[in-house]
Amino acid sequence: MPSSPIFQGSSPGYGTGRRKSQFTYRQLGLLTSYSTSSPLRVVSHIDLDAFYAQCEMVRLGTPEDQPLAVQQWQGLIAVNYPARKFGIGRHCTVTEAKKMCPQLIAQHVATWKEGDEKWAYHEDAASHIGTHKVSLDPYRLQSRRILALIKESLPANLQKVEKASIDEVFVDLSAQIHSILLQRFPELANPPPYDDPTEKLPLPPISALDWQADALVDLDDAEAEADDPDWDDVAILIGSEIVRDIRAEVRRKIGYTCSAGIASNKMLSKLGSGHKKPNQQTVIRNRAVQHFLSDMKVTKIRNLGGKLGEQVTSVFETDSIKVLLAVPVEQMKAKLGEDTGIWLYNTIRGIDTSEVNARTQIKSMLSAKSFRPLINTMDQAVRWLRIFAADIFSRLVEEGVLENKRRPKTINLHHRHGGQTRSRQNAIPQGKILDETTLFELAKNLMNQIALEGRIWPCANLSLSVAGFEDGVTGNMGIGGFLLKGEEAKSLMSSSREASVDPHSEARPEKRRRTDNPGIQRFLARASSSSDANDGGAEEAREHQCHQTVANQPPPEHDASLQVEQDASATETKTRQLPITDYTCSRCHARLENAEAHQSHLDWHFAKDLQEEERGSSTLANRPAGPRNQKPPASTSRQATRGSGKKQSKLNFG
Ligand code: DCP
Ligand code: CA
Repeated sequence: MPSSPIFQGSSPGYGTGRRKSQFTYRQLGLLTSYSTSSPLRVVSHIDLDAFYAQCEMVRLGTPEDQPLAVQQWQGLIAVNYPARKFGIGRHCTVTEAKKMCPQLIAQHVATWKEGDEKWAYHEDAASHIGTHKVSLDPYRLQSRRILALIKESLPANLQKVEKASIDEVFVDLSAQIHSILLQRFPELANPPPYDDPTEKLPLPPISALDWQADALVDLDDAEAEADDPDWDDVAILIGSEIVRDIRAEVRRKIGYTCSAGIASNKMLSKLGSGHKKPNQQTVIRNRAVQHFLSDMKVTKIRNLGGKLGEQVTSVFETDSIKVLLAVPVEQMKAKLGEDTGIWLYNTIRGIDTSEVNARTQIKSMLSAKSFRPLINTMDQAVRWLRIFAADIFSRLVEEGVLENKRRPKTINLHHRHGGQTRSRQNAIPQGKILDETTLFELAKNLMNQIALEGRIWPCANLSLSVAGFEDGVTGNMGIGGFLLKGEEAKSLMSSSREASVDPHSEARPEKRRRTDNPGIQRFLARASSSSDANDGGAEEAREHQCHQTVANQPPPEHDASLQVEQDASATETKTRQLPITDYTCSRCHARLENAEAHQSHLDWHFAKDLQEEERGSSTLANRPAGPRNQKPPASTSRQATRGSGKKQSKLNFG
């Protein structure tokens, strides 16, 4: 709860001319249910500054002003603010960066060494791209600690926190603010006049608000600063106090700085957190939204950083929001489609009704490696499969597999050789304890099946994934009987993963971006197809090893216009038919008509996983956030993964 007194002065005369608030009792009440339609809503986006770099600084006890960057092979994936002063960015190589700042510490990420059972910080990792695989576990663990702390610093029954990526959260502060408002202004708890909730509230009995050191975005009308505040201003001020306290806690208890945006919705709050960095927070009052957005490029907006933003810019021949504001909604709909057009029209006006989703669920997990040099033997492949199995298993542990919370149904292996991608999928036996050895055996089995296909060496990439997570259930369908619980589970963990599970390793969150908008989800951004020549070995640091989704994500729809850029080399995906009878996709819950359609749909998912993996590898270092969760088609053709060069191929549906 905010500690400091936040209101200054008092103006019982209710401001300049207005005698009532513009907000109603009903709108105030909507805060308690986190309604996205309350104009008093307050959402914050909190983003860690130079996250991986801070993780390393905290781990190494580096002084705050010491320039430090996180290295992955010869590239940089995070740069702290002292190093940024030297002009160092993610685009730099280690050699370039050291020239720019000789005292730079370039800390290589932790890696799994081929054949090892546990990741570690290896001094010579950078020169062993062929035999090491990056581990992001240390950052996931820190992410988890920070998230836990943020949740702890909010009242347990009045919080809604969404982990948006490895280093960002959205917090809907509405309910907590409602409770604080009622404590501080008990008159708000009175029944509305005539018991009519559409009656306007009285104006706040104050005339000036103390915004402390927050970066306060100027109001649309500079003169309006003299007006008395209304309840939206008071609500957002309370929000900024709460967020300041959260940030101070994170700083004090575990040493991390973060930046935050406080506004009436997710989109604006995210823009706010990036507005002033590092270690600052920006408040965008409702009356400042227009001013805040109008000088901005449309591509800065969440979900418009990628291909959709490019499309908007090219279709309307501008990236200026100010110019786009003049485009009629009909024109946007005509050019971008109904949903996306309306979404864009609203978005550039600061309207965003997407919810903060407290519950996110992992749908699949992927562990992969692109080989350079290519690998040539089954022995080598098997050594990597062991690492993948260990990697995935430790994440499964966190998903509650051992406590029978969630368990994947399928395992899939992709193999790339000479421009061809082959894959095999198998059901994960439900009548057996799911442990690392089982995963490894399943993976080997898939590899053997692929080997029967014919020539498979040299191999350029292997990728193991598990999917089809379902909650632990009881009864006939139950898997509980086969899974261990409590102490049993712990002892299994220590025996099967002795050296491979970090005892503190609670976190497997991943950097991930997603869109909440169905129209945008339908817009499938073209992925940049990568080849072995250009991925720089950065594949492991992709931001989306775990594909997560939100509980209330709209069901996918059939969309014949969906386009996928296929990997130039992808040829064929063959999978085994799963013993499924209801033809509902376990990953996205799409309902398919028959077994054939279901199988094709699964193929599509696998192709997408692969594509995501590839996209991560080729564009990771410089790609802004864009829509990630693309809607899978209700059914796809079997040729979904057959590519013909680096062009877009349209999928045939239905
Ligand atoms: N990351 C990555 N490659 C990218 C983008 C991000 O490996 N292209 C990783 C490293 C970052 C972390 O994700 O530390 C968080 O990404 P951000 O985009 O939030 O960047 P930072 O936190 O590093 O910096 P900022 O202070 O600008 O948020
Ligand atoms: Ca960040």
